[in-house]
Parts: sequence; structure tokens; C-alpha cells
Amino acid sequence: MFLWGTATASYQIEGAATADGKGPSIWDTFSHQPGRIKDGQTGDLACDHYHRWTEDVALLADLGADSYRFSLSWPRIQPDGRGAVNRAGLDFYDRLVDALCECGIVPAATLFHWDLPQALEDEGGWLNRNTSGYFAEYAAKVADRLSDRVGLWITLNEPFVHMAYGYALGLHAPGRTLLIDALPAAHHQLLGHGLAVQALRAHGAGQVLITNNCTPVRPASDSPADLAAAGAYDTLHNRLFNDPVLTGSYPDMSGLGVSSMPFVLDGDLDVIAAPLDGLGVNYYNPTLIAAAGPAAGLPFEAAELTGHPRTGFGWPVVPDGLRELLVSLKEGYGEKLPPIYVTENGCSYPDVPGADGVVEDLDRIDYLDAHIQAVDAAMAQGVDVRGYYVWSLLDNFEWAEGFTQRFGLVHVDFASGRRTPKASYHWLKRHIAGR
Ligand code: IFM
Repeated sequence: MFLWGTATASYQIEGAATADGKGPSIWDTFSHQPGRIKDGQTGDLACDHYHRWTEDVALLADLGADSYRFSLSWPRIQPDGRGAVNRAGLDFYDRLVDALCECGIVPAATLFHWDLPQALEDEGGWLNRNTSGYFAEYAAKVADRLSDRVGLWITLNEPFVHMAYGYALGLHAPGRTLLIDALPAAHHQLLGHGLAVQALRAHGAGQVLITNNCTPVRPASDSPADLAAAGAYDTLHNRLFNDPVLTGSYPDMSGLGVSSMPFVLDGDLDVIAAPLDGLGVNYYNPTLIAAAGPAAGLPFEAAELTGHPRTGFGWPVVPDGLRELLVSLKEGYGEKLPPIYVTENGCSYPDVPGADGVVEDLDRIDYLDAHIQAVDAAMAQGVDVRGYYVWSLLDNFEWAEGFTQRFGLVHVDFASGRRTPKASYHWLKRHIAGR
């Protein structure tokens, strides 16, 4: 069965930052630091989903969604990232999962979508190998309670983005600026993934995936320098995260100036390469890469991909990039590639309700229509795609951009919390019903 769904993440929608025993996450800390988030916003309230979740489940049911991808807030469940479960926190997800099942919606639960417990960050976060083990313990506790009803488990969301933005560039929590020295944060996330797969399976989980953010990489020119830079970027963004999971080995990192990775210990890659039931793929746009000047800290830099329409975020709209990506994964990994779930795809536009309250987000309809056609085209080329999740169900907290980027099928008035389905929601509802 092909699953039509929508996706969200805990810190982006839940609010209730300190409710019912929840501990602080690195995003609670980071968003309260002056200058980190546009307009000084935080996720303290966000969409207040923690209190309005029944409304949101009703929206999913009315949409006709087959599945809902959400993430669990680790510090809501283990306030310090280890030890005893905070019962109220896990109860929240238990009720959500029950309500989804009652509506016939398959819960797709992501264990980690970037809101690491601050207590673990205080010990080094993902730079500390111990975090991988704590992550597996958390996975076991959650699966113990929910695995009888959760249909799809996703260990990590976009470990590349968490490493790059959080540990290399400092644009996201925890705000570290280590450039290439952030690599241990990649490896320890992947090790945590592998250990969590074992824990999930031991505690009754069915289908287990990882979600990677993937981008087709294009060189800015045919010059040897740009070609080498594009290769290096492809290694860092895509292959560093797909290769170990799917093939049990890391790619050659020499294009990035990395000759050894001493933090990779014997046996780690066997753990990381545990067989999966699917690969989650998040696609937004291709990336154009040029060689960086000698003074730059990394050998590449992003160039502007021109000739395409742009979303409100300024991201190029390139639907065929999704087909190209899916086909290249099949060609690159062959038999080792499990079924693919497009676990995120979507766009932000500055949607404003009209005088009649209607949000006519026709750009989003065009965007979704074209990208769904791209998935169809990839399937026609033999790629085994099992699901498509729109990012996002609701307008929400877009990390460093605060509330300035609206990705939702449903408009949220952040002052009142009022939800208004946009024209794209009604379009997708008809589309799902028609398939
Ligand atoms: O909002 C994010 C999400 O948390 C991860 N993937 C990309 C989305 C849009 O930037």
C-alpha cells in the first residue's frame, strides 16, 4: 500500500516547553539566546499542538491521510536524556497514537528530530559517543510502550542537517562552529541509529527506517575544480549518511581533506548497516556547488541555481530533481536499497488568509502536483516508492527562521492558535481520495 501523509516535528509544533515534567532541549536553550532566531522567536508555544492535538488529528482524518509522521520529544520522555521515563510525557504520545489508530491513520514516529535533551548536550551532545548508547536506551523505552501500534519507526531525521547546521556552522542548536571537526557528530548519530534499530526490533517494532535529507548535487561548471568541489559536497551531504547505512562503509573522504576518522571503532559499521525496512528521503531542491577560495574552511561553496521559480524561502523549485534523486539512489545502491518513503517534501510561501478567510495557496498546489508527478515518474522508472509525506501539516516554527516561513497545508494564526485549511489541503484531500 502507498501511504499518503503529512509530517511534523515535536519542537516545531508542540509548544508546552516545560509542561508535565518535560526537560529542556538544546532548542529550548538555543532559541532563548539573543540573535539566534529571526525576530527573537522561540518554540515555547509554537502551534500549541500539545494541547490542541485532537484538532490536528481531526484535520488529518478529514484530509484522508493514510499516515502521519510526527516526532517524539526525547526530553519530554526522558527529561535528562537517560534513566526513568517521565510518564506524563510518554502518555501524551500514547494518546496521540491511539487517536491516530482509531482514525485508521498509520503512526510514523521519528525518535529524533533535533531536540536533544540539554543534559546530554552538556556532556558533548552527539560529539560524545555515549549519546549513541543513551539514544538506544530511549528507543527501547518508547518502543516498549508504542510498538504495538506504531507502523513505521524513523530513528533519525536528517542527521546531515543536524551535523552541518548544528555542529559545523552554528546556525541551529547547539550552535557549534566546528566545520569539518563536526564529523564525530555524524558518526555518533549513525551509531545511535544502528543501536536504536537493534533496540527497536528487540522491543517489538515492525518497520524501521532512517530519514536522510538528500540533494542532487550539480557542479557550477565543468572546470576540474568545480567538479571536485561538487564531488566533495555530494560525499558530505549524501554519501556520508547513505553509504554506511546501506553498504556498511564510509565513502572516500579525501576530497574533504579527511584522511582518517579515528572515532569510528571496530564493529561500528556493522551496527550502522543493520538491515532496514525502508529509506526515508527528504527532498527540497538540488544544490549547485562551486570550488571555494583557498581561504575558505571547506573546499566548496553553494552557488545560485538560476532559471527556476522560487519558494518564499528562496529555494529553487525543481520537481524533476526528485525523480532524478530517486532514480540515482536506485542506480547507485541497487539491491541494497530498501523501499523508499518520501518522508518530507514541501514549500514555504507567505500565505495570508483573504478577507473571506480563505488561503489561496495556488503556488503550493502547483509545487505538490509537480513533485507528486515526479514520484510517479520515478516509480515508472522502477523505483520502489511506498509513501509521500507533505512537509508540513501545519505552519510551524521553522528553526532559525522562526515563524517567517509557512510550510503548512493548514494555516496557523500563531496568536490565537486558530487552524485554517488552505486551498492546498483541499486539493490534496481530493488527490488522495482520487487515488
Ligand atoms: O522544517 C524543516 C524540517 O524540520 C526538516 N526538513 C526541512 C524542513 C523545512 O526546512
